[in-house]
Amino acid sequence: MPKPRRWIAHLDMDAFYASVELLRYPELHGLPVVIGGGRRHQPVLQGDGSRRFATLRDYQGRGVITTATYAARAFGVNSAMGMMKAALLCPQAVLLPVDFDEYKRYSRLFKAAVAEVAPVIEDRGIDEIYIDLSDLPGAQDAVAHDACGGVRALAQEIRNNVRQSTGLSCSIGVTPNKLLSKIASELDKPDGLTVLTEADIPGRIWPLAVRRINGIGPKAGARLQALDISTIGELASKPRDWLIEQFGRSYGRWLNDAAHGVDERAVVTHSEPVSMSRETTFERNLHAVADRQLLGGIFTQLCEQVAADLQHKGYRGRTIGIKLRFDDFRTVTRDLTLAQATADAQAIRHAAGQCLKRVDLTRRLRLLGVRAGGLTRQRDDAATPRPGLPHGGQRAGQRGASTAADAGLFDGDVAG
Ligand code: DCP
Ligand code: MG
Repeated sequence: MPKPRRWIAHLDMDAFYASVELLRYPELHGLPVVIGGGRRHQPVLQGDGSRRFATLRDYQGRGVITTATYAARAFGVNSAMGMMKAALLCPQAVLLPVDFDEYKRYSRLFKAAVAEVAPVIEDRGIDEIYIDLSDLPGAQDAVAHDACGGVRALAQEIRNNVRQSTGLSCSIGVTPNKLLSKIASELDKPDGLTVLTEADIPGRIWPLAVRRINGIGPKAGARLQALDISTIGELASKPRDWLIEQFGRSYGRWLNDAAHGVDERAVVTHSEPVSMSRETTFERNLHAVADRQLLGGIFTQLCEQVAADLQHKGYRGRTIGIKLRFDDFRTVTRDLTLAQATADAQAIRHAAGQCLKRVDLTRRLRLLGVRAGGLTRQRDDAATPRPGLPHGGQRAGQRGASTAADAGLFDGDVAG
């Protein structure tokens, strides 16, 4: 049996945040709308049942636009543009506040809809994924005169399923690899489907600007421009050795491959962690009162480790929990859901302390654990990162931990 041909899809939701908002406010359909700013821009329900929306014209401040509807983009308004600047281009644009929780909910929904059709998915953030279609039934088939008919039909089915379960449109590129698919998904946006093979590279890829390649950023783009290379085709025409001379061995090789549409990277499926936790079993059973200082220090360390793990992996947790095991091997857990997800050691420590207050600590403890659940990616939060904690501190359970911050922690926790 010959190896099946690789078919990789890249799916990107269209004007994602704005499209989710339009599901709530269908009267805005077709109008220029931008998403950005805080709660104060929330629409106001009026006496006659209609809503009054904020517009860019009235915006004062330094906020930036997260995204804009295609109607707003027609005025030159774009992601990351300052709202005051955008107001000059399109003062009548409706301004809506950002609601990440809602976008995350739709993110999960569209990914689940894709997974029903094609389960081999690489998560690339809130509104994009790669999907390996190669092994799906029909993917390798021709349909009538269309040699790619089978895979095209699968991509169409994915789009239909996303629309059916979310009401949202997406754009998909299907090609032999991730690099080309990422480019292809943008070629017919919004609501587009573009299928390309290697044979299409000269006609469809080479005329595009080098910056369309994911991995050629502003710096490399400027250097290429200075070398008189603007399009991917111009890049492809340069000898590999010359590119290596200019850009070094690794990046030079990669530029050469990319320009020729060569990319062997696999679709990496990994499930997102649901929680991160640290726990420790003590060398001897400890008592909340008699070993208060020691326990307090260990408790703080566990919180610091969970915070460091979250920060290191780029997550925040919204539900902070503790786990205790007593000398009779009984295990209890308590948790607390915060208003806002956090990766901050002190905030975790505070929440975990609250949880601890809800446990009867009469018996001696064998084990103590701290957990952060309800994880979200930091990027998805779009919140400012917290200052990092030093990594690799003392191991939990080690003796002689600092206790200064913990005085009073176990106070009043002993029942009876
Ligand atoms: N986003 C953001 N800040 C940016 C760019 C994007 O917060 N500078 C958010 C808002 C977008 C979402 O991420 O809705 C997805 O980003 P995309 O680049 O895919 O942009 P859109 O989905 O909005 O539009 P497109 O139709 O071009 O994909
Ligand atoms: Mg998008």
